[in-house]
Amino acid sequence: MQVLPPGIHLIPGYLERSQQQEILHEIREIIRIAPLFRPTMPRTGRPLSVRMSSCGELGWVSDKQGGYRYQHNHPVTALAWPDMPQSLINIWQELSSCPCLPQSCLINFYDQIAKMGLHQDKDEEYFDAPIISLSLGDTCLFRVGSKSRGGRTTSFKLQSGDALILAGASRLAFHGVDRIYPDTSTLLKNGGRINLTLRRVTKP
Ligand code: MD6
Ligand code: FE
Repeated sequence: MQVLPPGIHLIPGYLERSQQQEILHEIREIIRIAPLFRPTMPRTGRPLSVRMSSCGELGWVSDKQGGYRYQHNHPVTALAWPDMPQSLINIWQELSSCPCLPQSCLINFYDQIAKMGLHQDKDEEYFDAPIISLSLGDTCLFRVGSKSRGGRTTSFKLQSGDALILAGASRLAFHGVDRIYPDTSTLLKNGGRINLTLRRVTKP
């Protein structure tokens, strides 16, 4: 077994195939109302390779003008984000050990060539709650380090159905996705990977 930094918990195969299919169906419904958009980097306006959407009361967005932030509305449709499915709230309650409710689920979609650079999730106002991540579809290579950029990092694969928790001392650890392994899952009919991250944004 691989040793992970304190506060990082990997639960391989947390979701059974049938649960993955149910959640995928719910995510497809959400994306029908709140379509995937491509965020751009603050200042440079460079597009991310990942496309995103959200559900819950808040969604994470980024663009050249406004930078990284949470907002109540989809940046393209201007509609409120769709409700968070009860299935995801239940997972938060099972895994988070936080009496608060999740306020946001960020939906990341990766095609075969998308990746995500090392980053910290620090746009929330509250770091006592963990971030809970669920992976659906193709396997990825995930990398996690410490709270400082440039420290040593550990890499491992995330497969469809795996849950990953960033809590405590690792809540603000740098992490990213180095690559997607194409054709490693049959869950998404056209391939690719979906990552869901459940978040508490404001102080409860
Ligand atoms: C991904 N995950 O797995 C990207 N962030 O596609 C994240 O950026 C992430 O897995 C915060 C906590 C857990 C994560
Ligand atoms: Fe992240």
